[in-house]
Amino acid sequence: MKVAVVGATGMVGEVMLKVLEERNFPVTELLLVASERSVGKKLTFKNNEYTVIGLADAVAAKPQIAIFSAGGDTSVEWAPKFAEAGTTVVDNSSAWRMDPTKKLVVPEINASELTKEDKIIANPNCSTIQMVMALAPLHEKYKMKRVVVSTYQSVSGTGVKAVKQLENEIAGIDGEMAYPYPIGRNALPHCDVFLENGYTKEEMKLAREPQKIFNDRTFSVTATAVRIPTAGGHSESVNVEFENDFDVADVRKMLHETSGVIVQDNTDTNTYPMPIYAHDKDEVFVGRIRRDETQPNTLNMWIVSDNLRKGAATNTIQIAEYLVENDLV
Ligand code: A2P
Ligand code: 11C
Repeated sequence: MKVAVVGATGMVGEVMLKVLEERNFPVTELLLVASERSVGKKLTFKNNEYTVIGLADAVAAKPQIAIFSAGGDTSVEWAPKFAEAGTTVVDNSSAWRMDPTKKLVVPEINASELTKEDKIIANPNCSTIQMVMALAPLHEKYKMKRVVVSTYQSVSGTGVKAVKQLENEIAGIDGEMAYPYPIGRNALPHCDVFLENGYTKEEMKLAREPQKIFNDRTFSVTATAVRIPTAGGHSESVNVEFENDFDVADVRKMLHETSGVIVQDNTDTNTYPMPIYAHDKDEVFVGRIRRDETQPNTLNMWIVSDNLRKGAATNTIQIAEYLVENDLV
């Protein structure tokens, strides 16, 4: 496969290169693409040095697949140009996610919707991906009615500037601020921008994207998204009400048998998921699985995953793998 990585110099781009290498994605030719600022810069993939090129040169090279993580504006402008040139784009930005003509894919859940005609495919938001990975088997069996999620999100979701802000605060250095307040020793109920309805954009992604991924509007999701001073992954407290009753042991067993999900749930040994251990892993970790004793058919659980891996790079590359394996590019 001739593959382009658009946004190769960025935080997610760097993880994409790592994941492509680790999973031995069948790359025969690699184009590393970034903004004009980075053209000529050298990056390494599988011990070989590559020179960063610009977007126009990458389109002209007609790669079979382009994986994008260069922000929404770059995707809006350039994904259609790649698609016109015959390239299949898998886009990690929010640009196309809610476009009814584009698929929003978590491979373990809905990759079978993909066809050769899908030239721009959207990767969901990181906090959505880890939540739906744990909800999918439970929704299939018990049918979700309503989900209440509160997130505890890593600074890496905001980007390099935020990671630096936290590092500077820890080191006691005055530096550039990514957030309106200090993030060290703090919790900001504010991920992405506020919208007119009083929710943040991140909260509305959590509310809307699952319905599209499950192709089901019979359940609802309400969210509060909070930024905390961690770097390894996002955590989520999820309360889910089902139409049908469940057995907690069955829930645990089902999640244990779900590909891509690891159950870490033993209160006797203080075993539960934490971002410090989810960091750099591809799986979604689930624990604190327990019945909500305040109303029928309702479950509480705690979900943690590395937002740059399954939440971004890994999911994007799994989509690309599905396309290759099923002869869709
Ligand atoms: P560059 O490093 O040249 O700015 P991050 O999410 O870590 O900020 O990374 C964003 C990625 O998207 C980087 O690789 C960045 O390249 C790339 N990028 C940002 N703006 C553009 C653009 N207008 N055209 C192409 N790539 C872009
Ligand atoms: C965060 N979820 O942690 C965001 C980052 O829509 O892909 C990713 C934003 C997106 O702030």
